[in-house]
Amino acid sequence: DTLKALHSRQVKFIKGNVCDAKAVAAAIKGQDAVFHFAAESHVDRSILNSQAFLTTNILGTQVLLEAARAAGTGRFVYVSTDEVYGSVAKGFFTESSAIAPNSPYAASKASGDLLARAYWRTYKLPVLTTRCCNNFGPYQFPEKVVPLFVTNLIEGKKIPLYGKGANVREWIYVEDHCRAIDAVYRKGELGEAYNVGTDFELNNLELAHRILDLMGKPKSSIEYVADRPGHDLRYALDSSKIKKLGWKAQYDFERAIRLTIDWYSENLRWWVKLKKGKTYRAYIKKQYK
Ligand code: TDX
Repeated sequence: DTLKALHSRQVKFIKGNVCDAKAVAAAIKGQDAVFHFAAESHVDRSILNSQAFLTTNILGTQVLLEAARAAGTGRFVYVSTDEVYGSVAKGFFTESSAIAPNSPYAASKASGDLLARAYWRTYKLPVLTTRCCNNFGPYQFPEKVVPLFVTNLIEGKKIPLYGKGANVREWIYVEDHCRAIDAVYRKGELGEAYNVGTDFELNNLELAHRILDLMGKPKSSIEYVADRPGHDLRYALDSSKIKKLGWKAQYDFERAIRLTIDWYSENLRWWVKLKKGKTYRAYIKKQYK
């Protein structure tokens, strides 16, 4: 459903498992480049059960790197995350900050990140890595905080805020992230990692208030729930390196969050059936019990 809008001669969709070496080798054959986004991506799910995270994010990355090496494809972009650095109370992470992940999810992404680096150093596979801050925008699965809050409010439900809502995240609109990946692919230096950030930070309570205000909902829609174990206090990136490639974010938060709320309001068909699905409901029940 997510790819439907793109189903055209520009996109060929192959359904397969990233850990299936044969399927991956067949998909990669004859391609110019690899953009590796394939991952289990939700921190809370990794806390409930980390197995799939280690399999997909670590072994899946090794399978892709190996397939790219065997096929001799061109540039390989590993889409990593700011979470590989862990949490920072003050200041900003640079690309040479220590890798110190705190959740099973972040540890699995950091492992993939380090494997990608190793394939550059050992085999000269032309790897580039991006480490982006928190994304939001259309088609984001309604487990992440922005689509969860927006869709809950459309459904007339409360929004679950962890702890006191004091944790801080740096926010980027998905299209700006896509353009950053394109810039790194075209102009990045092989073997290098690039932070992708906007310098726009909000704590989760402020984020909730912004969304409530724009959707005309009262503050009483917030339900304070148990905090996430090992909850990283703050992610914040120094993105000066990617700016030297000529990239900078084009969407300000206000415009981007309005676009996002509008998208979820106009595309109920995409997310209502996801939220009604058995596996989604089972996850929500476990997570917010
Ligand atoms: O119900 C919620 N209530 C809440 O208060 C959820 C789902 C989240 N939160 C808080 C936790 C975080 O401080 O909101 C913040 C954002 O949470 P998520 O949307 O789960 O994102 P985060 O944990 O910051 O990780 C995201 O950014 C880095 C992505 O999920 C990762 O894939 C990415 O690597």
